[in-house]
Amino acid sequence: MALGPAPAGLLQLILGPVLVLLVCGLSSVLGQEVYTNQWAVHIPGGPEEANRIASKYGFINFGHVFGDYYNFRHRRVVKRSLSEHRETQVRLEKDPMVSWAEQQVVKRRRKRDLYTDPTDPKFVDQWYLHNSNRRDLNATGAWQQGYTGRGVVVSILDDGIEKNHPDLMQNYDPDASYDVNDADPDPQPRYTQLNDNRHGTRCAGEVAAVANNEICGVGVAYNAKIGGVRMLDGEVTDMVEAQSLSLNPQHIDIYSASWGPEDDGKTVDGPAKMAKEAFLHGVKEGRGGLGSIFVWASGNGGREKDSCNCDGYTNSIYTLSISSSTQNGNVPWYSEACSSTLATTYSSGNLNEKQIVTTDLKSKCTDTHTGTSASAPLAAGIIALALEANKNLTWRDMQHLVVQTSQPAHLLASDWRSNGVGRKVSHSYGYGLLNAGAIVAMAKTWTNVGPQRKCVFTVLAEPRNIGGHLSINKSVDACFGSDAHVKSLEHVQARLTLSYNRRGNLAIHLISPAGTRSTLLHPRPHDYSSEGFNDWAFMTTHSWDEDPTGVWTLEIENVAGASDYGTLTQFILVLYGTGSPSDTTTEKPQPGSGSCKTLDLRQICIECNAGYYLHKQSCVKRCPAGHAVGSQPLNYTVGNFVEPASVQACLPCPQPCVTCSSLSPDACTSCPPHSYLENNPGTCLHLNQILRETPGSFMVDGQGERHLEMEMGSRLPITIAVLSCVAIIATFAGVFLLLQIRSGALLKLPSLEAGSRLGANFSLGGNRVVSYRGIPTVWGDDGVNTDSDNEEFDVQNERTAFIKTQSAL
Ligand SMILES: *[C@@H]1O[C@H](CO)[C@@H](O)[C@H](O)[C@H]1NC(C)=O
Ligand SMILES: *[C@@H]1O[C@H](CO)[C@@H](O)[C@H](O)[C@H]1NC(C)=O
Ligand SMILES: *[C@@H]1O[C@H](CO)[C@@H](O)[C@H](O)[C@H]1NC(C)=O
Ligand SMILES: *[C@@H]1O[C@H](CO)[C@@H](O)[C@H](O)[C@H]1NC(C)=O
Ligand SMILES: [Ca+2]
Ligand SMILES: [Ca+2]
Ligand SMILES: [Ca+2]
Ligand SMILES: [Ca+2]
Repeated sequence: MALGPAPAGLLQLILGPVLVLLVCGLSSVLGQEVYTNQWAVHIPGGPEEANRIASKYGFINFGHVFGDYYNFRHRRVVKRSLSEHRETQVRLEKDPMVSWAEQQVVKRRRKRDLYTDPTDPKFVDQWYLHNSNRRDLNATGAWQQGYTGRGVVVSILDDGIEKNHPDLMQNYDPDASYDVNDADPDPQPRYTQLNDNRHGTRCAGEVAAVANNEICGVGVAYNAKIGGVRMLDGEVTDMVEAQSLSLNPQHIDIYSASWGPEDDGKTVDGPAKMAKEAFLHGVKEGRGGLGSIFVWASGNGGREKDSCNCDGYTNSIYTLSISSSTQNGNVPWYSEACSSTLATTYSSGNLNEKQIVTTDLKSKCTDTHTGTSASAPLAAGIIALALEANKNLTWRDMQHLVVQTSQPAHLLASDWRSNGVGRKVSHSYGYGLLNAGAIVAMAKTWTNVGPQRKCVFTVLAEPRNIGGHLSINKSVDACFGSDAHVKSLEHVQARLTLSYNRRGNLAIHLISPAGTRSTLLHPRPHDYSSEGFNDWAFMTTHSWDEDPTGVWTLEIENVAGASDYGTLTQFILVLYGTGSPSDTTTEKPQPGSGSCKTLDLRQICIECNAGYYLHKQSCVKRCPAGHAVGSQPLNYTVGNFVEPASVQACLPCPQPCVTCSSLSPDACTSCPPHSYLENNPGTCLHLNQILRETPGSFMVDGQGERHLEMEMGSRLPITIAVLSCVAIIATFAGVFLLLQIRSGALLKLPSLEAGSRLGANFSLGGNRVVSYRGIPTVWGDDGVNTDSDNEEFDVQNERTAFIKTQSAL
């Protein structure tokens, strides 16, 4: 056969490595020594003598180690062998010039951080942790860097935890556990025929099932401490929630919750007074002031077309909201879409897609954990890994890390869009799949973001009819010039109060100055309520890291019949963020990236391609806030040839504009504090002027609100001073009025009224007075809104664990 020799060669080629592997593999399995072809030999006679002995016994002298020790390699002894070469050894030892010789064995040295896959029997089925096709959460990426959750404490707020489960016991932490339902320290689930209370135990295993114990699989953070709060197996009240959310906040780092209001597609509900305070207290005081981390499942109401933005827990800025993807990268049927979701982990999907492997009630192991409630604990585990990598991360740092390291990967959705800083974001997935390896790597070197800033604008001066479509835009300076100035966004809220005959017919969008369009609410067919929204803080994460300066647009749209009606009575825009832009957002000039047309000799961009504008030696598609497109002389240092030429560049807005639409002096779109924008675009006039000329134009109230809400600390004394002045003036006016009435001089009343109105405006009391002038009834409503801030949902507080729908999953 012509093929004869080839297979023989091939065989050798294949067998060689196989044999070596076999030898190494076997040896490590059997714990047997592996002998090399190297000898250490002690020859006191010097190098010449060593060379002589080497050649005498068939060695090559590989040089001198130290002192009189030499490294010999034998020509014929195989490199790695399971048996020692006794004969050569004996001959060497017998030579009188050799005082000592030893055949070297391979010592098994493990690099400290050397990682080996867990050996647990179900580990191979944990496709979402590690997968050769890379459709996984890259857990091995984090484990390989040595992070397994050690020293981090996670608590599952659910229906209890089987603390003596053999795959949890070793990591169980009684200090991270409590039974709120029965008011005792033991969170053991209540056992029923139908195993109703298995949910918490299943979630716990996803985080911290023990590794390498030959039981079930492993948790993402398999060395983390895990506890459970039993709180869903009984009446859930505001107090039960608050107690659970504020358990041992100096000990517990991460709380994972997979519950919320009814997922029926018609509920609008959120945390009540105490739970709200628990969140706030947690992020402010928890973890020694770094802030408790609340990981939240976005909901299972997909089939009912529910919106997670109508769930005040997941819609909260204090919760890190997690959605699900199926194994194949599809949006699961139970998934809810909304703009407050931050990122995604895997969970169940169709029947042909795999589900989640975890610990189960009665010491069992399951591979059928499902739904959005399987996603949140996986995220909690990954966050535990990041926290181990850097214990100094704040609750907001963690959200930044999630935004920066999550990846759209292969996740399928029709609404992936690039936001203003070029990140892909979707209402079904947020910023995409969590990547444990990437978040840990970034966490290690992360420097804390600056303190949270909050800039507030009251946009509406008077109620607006919604009808079929209402669009409101507002140019903002993001509190420029004050210490509330937000340069780089985190969360954005649109706090709306509106009435509508059928709430479910509304779609609400918020468009940022960078053009990012967030769906605050999509139509919900089951929501026939006529209650509207009462100061509901719709939240979006989609403008993260954008510069908020510029025009924001709110669009309210009726998707059904023309006979619907309603009124928008409040639109407050709340911008949260930092005072310094996150460094990843600056676009550096990259030669060949396509946006730069000409680089000078120092590789600095001096001219951009069409559609881009030169800004600080890089090319941008949009000029940053405070700049507008203009032409600038070409700074030609490339050669000697100089032709007068100019390039399109971003130039600073003319004084006193803060932002502008062009470089013309009357194209301001926002103005510095204490001045007022006349027309949009227009010129900036000093505030005093406008109080006289056009009292109460709606910009005044925006500015007023801003000053009031800004940074209370620094403004408080001024506010108190002004208020005291007003109070004194009012007292005088009152006494004056009384005297006037007594003396029967009622004729003076109209002018007095005008005077007090001016006084109120001057007090920067903001919208109340201005609104009062617009529509009298709003004044009362407004007061109620502000006061009821914490109590708007005091009504019913029955919580549905997502497990209730679980039986259907
Ligand atoms: C932790 O962060 C704070 C700022 O939030 C910083 O001042 C401090 O140096 C950091 N500590 C460590 C150990 O990194
Ligand atoms: C997984 O994490 C490692 C470690 O950070 C990283 O090098 C690798 O690129 C990550 N894999 C993917 C697919 O992102
Ligand atoms: C603001 O709204 C008006 C109509 O309400 C519209 O004509 C205008 O284009 C909007 N401006 C921006 C910048 O969106
Ligand atoms: C032009 O380039 C020189 C150095 O080459 C630099 O110092 C100068 O600031 C540049 N001028 C402008 C307008 O960019
Ligand atoms: Ca108990
Ligand atoms: Ca295990
Ligand atoms: Ca929901
Ligand atoms: Ca949230």
